[in-house]
Amino acid sequence: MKIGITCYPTYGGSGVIATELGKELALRGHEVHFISYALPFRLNEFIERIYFHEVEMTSYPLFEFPLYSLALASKMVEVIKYENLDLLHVHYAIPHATSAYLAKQMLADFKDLKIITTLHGTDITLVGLEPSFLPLVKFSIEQSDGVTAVSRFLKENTLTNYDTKKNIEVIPNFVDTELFKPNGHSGFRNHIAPNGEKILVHISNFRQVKRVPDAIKMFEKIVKELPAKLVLVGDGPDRSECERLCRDLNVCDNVKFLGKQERLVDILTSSDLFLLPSQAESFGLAALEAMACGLPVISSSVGGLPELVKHNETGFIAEIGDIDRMARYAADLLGNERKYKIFSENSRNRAVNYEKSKIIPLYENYYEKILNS
Ligand code: GMT
Repeated sequence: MKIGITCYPTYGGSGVIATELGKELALRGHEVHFISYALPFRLNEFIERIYFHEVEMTSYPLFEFPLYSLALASKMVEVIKYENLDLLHVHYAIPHATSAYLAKQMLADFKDLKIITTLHGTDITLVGLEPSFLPLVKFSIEQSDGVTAVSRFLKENTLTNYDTKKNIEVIPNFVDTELFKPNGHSGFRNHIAPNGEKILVHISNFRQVKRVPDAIKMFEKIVKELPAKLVLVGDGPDRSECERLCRDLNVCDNVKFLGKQERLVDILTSSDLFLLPSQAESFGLAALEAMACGLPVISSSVGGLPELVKHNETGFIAEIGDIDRMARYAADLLGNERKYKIFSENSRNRAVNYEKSKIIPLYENYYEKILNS
């Protein structure tokens, strides 16, 4: 197949999934054309049958706001027409599904281009619900030829909140379990925890929805129980507040802010426990990658997280903001070697269910189904 993929190219789960999907599809013989404003960050090597088309933006004094959605639609039309794409798969509904709809209409005389939209999270649960976007998101979902969601939670949430009867296929996120795998402890562990402290890790884009301060407050309680270090990976609007909180709680010596990192696998394989106390999380890809490396997860019980993190098997879940409970779970688990080992193995085994070779064919079959519909 000749497949167009549009996604956000920067750090973020939807971009990661879109890029890894494209790479796998290319390895399986499909031709994949990425259309976005920048090269997706995990697409930093040459791969046969993958092409990148950059959406160029011009500024004009009259346009107070950049017209990206329109420029994207124009680029989609160009690529679909001249590369003769079979289908366009857009990740994150806003504005990608709307631009795709526009492109489809513009090409109506040329071909019946099939559009598939994958819903990822805040496009549905947060931004999409804003009154200025809701009618547009609902329309764009309903006009897509196929719609997938990354968890059962997200599917149900979409059907309810957008009052739609659209058929939505659940295709969960996936992980490369050959790359993300337990790997002994690298030099990173010795560097961060030279005295054998336990390492807790959180990875996110430091937005409010991730509740990173909760991870720090949790850590402050845990470190009173056992020697530990907290590694915070990523960057975003809440980082300064988090750094201030560390100073206020007097935990700076034990908390390391690493900023944005590419080799997550090295950090994960050197760590002991993954923290994800989010306010909303439709799937929790970062948790899946951690589990694949054998890390149990302590998370909130929101969104799609209970579908991934099995309470009392691969980690623990608790109500949003219940820092005391999460800290207790973490300290108990880290303090019990036998139990920790079982949880670590359970995590790895559960992650293997989401191995990319099991999930990519679900997308291929779905593409076939939509193309033949
Ligand atoms: O909203 C974000 O955190 C970013 C967003 C994205 O689209 O990049 O993440 C969402 O999609 C990921 C990949 O499907 C999921 O693993 C995340 O759970 C989801 N984030 C939220 O629902 C908050």
